[in-house]
Amino acid sequence: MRSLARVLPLALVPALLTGAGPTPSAVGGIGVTDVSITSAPAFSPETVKIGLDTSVTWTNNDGTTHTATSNNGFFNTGNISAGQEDTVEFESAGTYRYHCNLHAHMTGSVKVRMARSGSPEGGWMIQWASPSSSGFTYDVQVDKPGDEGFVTFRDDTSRRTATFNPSRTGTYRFRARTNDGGQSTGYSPVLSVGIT
Ligand SMILES: [Cu+2]
Repeated sequence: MRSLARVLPLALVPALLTGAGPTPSAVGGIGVTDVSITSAPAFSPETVKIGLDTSVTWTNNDGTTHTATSNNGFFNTGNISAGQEDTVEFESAGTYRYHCNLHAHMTGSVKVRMARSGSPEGGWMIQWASPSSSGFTYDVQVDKPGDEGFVTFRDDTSRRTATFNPSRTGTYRFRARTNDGGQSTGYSPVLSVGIT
């Protein structure tokens, strides 16, 4: 039973190492993004956009137990009791939709961006998974300047990066998703790379 008659103590515990799946792992990342589980109950914000190697901490500010559970097996916090939290690190690009195992109407998504390094002059490296991500494959798509829509750039690859120095100038748009044993995340937010 949820009780809103009194203010719940914020007895936050350190992130539990047991709650996370393999791709996202519950070890500290470059940054942490917070999602509050509210008394609605709902995930707030419902959608978060983060970079590679960023963690998401779900804090249960409601009076009853909830979970943050991937819709297709990529992570599961397990039960988060009132006033507690759990953290999952995301190491590869994609859109990770999730729900609460105890309240199916509670849904959210974590959108993990691709990364790039380099320069228009020196060439680019694009990245869809961090070096610590292993055991997964990735689909990467590109939308080339003058073309209409995304086509395959890398199909079911286990590589995490690619150099990208095409001769044709313009803006190239990339997106990627993570695959695990027949399951896939949704595609990531779009990464734009300008070739001059
Ligand atoms: Cu719930």
